[in-house]
Amino acid sequence: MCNKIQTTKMTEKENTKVVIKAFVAAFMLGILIGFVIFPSYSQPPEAYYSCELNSNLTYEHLEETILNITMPHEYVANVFDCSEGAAYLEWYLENNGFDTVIATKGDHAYVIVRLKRGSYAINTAPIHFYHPAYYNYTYLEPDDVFEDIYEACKCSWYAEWNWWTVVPN
Ligand SMILES: [Ca+2]
Repeated sequence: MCNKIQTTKMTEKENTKVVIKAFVAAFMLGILIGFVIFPSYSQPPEAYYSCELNSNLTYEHLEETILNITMPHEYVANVFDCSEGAAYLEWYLENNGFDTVIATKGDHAYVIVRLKRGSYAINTAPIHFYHPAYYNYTYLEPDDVFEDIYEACKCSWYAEWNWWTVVPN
């Protein structure tokens, strides 16, 4: 009788292990299939950067460019928030010749534009841009800096940056 109970308990334990293993396997398979079927989710579109940097651009050029940008998506937490907004802005400014990096401080993401005469931190969240001239300059000392989208996706969870998956083509 005792033996029988022990055997039953062992079987339950083994069953649990099998179920856990199956879940882990299904999860891993799901990720793998996700990468194969939906590579755009984790990979930036081709020819992401198609413009040469222009070192002659000035603060006035930056100001003019920023004030004319329309964000492609409204602010939605975890969908298009500060990180997707920053990644989009880095892409946009780079493709207008500005040397731009994605920066993070705590859990906030924004961009820094490097011009000959100084750097400017620019925020995209929650809704509108802060004028760089009025921005809090402590943001020029970020925790992390990513030179481009590839570095951001490699060093940090890519789903934070993949704005192209939520913005219509
Ligand atoms: Ca860059």
